Amino acid sequence: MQTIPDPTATAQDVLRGQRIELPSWAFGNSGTRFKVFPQQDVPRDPYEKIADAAQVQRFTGVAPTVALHIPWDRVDDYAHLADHAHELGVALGTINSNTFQDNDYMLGSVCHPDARVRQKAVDHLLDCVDVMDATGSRDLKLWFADGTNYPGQDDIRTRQDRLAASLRTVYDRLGPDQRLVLEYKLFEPSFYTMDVPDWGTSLVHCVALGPKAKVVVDTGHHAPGTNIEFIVASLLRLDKLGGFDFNSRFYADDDLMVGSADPFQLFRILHECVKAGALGPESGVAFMLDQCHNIEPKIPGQIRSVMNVQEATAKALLVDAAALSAAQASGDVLGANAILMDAYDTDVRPLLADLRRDMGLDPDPIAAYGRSGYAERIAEERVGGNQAGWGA
Ligand code: RM4
Ligand code: MN
Repeated sequence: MQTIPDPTATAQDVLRGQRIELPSWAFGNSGTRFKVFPQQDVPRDPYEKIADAAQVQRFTGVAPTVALHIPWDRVDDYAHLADHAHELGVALGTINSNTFQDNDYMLGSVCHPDARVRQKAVDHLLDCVDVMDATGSRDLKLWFADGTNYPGQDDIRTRQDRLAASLRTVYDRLGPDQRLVLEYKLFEPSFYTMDVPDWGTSLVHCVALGPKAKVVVDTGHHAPGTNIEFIVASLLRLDKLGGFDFNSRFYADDDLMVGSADPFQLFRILHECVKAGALGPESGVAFMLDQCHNIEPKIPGQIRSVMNVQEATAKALLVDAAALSAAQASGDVLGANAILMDAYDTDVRPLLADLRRDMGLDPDPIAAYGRSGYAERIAEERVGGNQAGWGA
């Protein structure tokens, strides 16, 4: 007798293997340029940030890696930090570079008109690859604040040449299993030109560099109304999607919890990933959060974010692919749209609660974290010292 595949069971299997990387900086203090509101019990060093991230993994089971930001997470002994992470049930993930917080970088870093400053920036990126060697990280994530504020301030094309040369030096330093992933951002902190403003620019540089260079899509780095799933589909088609920095935005680079502003957009993005078979770790697409929790508690904020990605993924997995293809092929506009919306409109929370029970987890991760006593424990323990935050 032929068995009919159960889409719920298949979705559960895929969801069990999903991996979502957490940003260390989400656990530190953050805010806007107007004010940072310090929160109680915030980590004072990378060790404590990793301990907090491990709580997110403990209650969700799908977030086993933590991305570091250098120099915010600089330590003397990265192997020791990696051991610490391992003891807590997580591992160190992507290394993020930082060429935007030094006085020398006022006019840019790798695109700066002065060769000395460009070299300083490249040296930092090479240092980051050394860190990757020590942590065993695969990816170097590059985001450049470089750009100009005024027409005529610098030569647009020459800056692209400087960027290409700097990236080449870093690319050539990568080990065989290491990658460079290049993020783009439309505007801010520069307002006239950004040197990597869009996926086209990032893609052009990544193609020129070679197969170890891929594009990162930060969902908050587009103009309002941009069709992000179109970008995702195009990059997947070219095998050039390195990963996501997930967050939500209403206006600009808001860094709010992923799936909070526009869960339908997140579903549409994940639908493209599902179709391309790009959900699993073996696909080479990194699913990362890049968020700041300015007014909400940080550990539950990260747990909620992971759950939001899981919910959007589950809905994307429930799309009836065969029926959708048939409707598309026959030009059934309304039918095709209805098939997609049926999946989106499904309440997947029971399915995810079942999955968590299956994985030996509490079906309600936020409530379980609340009951765990961790928040009270760190409140007692984290007395004195300097809280981590931007630039810490
Ligand atoms: C940037 C960019 C990077 C992140 C920093 C903190 O806007 O999104 O990915 O590392 O912010
Ligand atoms: Mn980002």
